[in-house]
Amino acid sequence: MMSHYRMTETSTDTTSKGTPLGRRLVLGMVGLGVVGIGVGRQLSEGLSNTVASVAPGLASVIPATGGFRIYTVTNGYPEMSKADYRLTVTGLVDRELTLTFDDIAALPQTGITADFQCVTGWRVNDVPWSGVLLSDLLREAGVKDTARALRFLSFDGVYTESLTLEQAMQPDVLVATSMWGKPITREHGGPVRLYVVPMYGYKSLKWLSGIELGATVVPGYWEQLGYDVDAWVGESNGRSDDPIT
Ligand SMILES: Nc1nc2c(c(=O)[nH]1)N[C@H]1C(S)=C(S)[C@@H](COP(=O)(O)O)O[C@H]1N2
Ligand SMILES: [Mo]
Repeated sequence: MMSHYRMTETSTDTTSKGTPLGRRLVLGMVGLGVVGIGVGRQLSEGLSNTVASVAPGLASVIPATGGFRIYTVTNGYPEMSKADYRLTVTGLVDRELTLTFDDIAALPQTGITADFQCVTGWRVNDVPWSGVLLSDLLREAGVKDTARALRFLSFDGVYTESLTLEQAMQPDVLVATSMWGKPITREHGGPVRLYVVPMYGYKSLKWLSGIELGATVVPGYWEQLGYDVDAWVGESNGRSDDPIT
């Protein structure tokens, strides 16, 4: 059943766009780059083997995404200027909020450096992010006693995600505005995306536009297609990756 909905089949990545190279070769080269920084064992078996034999030395043609693959479930990447950006916090809160980018920038800022791990196997080590802790944002809105879960909406109009309130309050869940010391790029989900440190990358919703507080968890986009709602790295989706500390 899951095989109809594999992330690799329905997502796109920039490395396979606008290039005369075959997808297999391109994926192979991405794999090589990852092997080069010593986490080759995180890749799915067949892939890393294919790679080494296909394209040694061609890694320089890969766009500079630092080991990330760029995912979207829509036709391209939505665009939103900082000036037009709004984040709403609604539902079971004391004060519904509509925040501008500057409002978010004016809240206490937190930096987190941690790995980013996709459930399809790739991992990028030690990525520095900064922004506002989701818990700090929720304190601004005031969470009602009846709230148990959060639903996240993207201005791509399609992708959604979820967390329990308990997960959302942990000090490693960031409403991120910068990555690698720079504003988050459009491709990576800018101007504002989520970064959920201890969970697989699909929890880290890009192009964040709304946070709804509710009484129950509503499974997100990939979760409705069979991926685990509690997406702990190394303890979900049948995977055994090293946890992210
Ligand atoms: N809006 C949106 N957010 C998303 C996705 C997506 O397709 N659309 N893909 C998720 C998955 S599966 C991963 S691994 C990460 C990838 O982040 P990146 O595209 O910045 O590399 O984004 C997550 N957030
Ligand atoms: Mo992913």
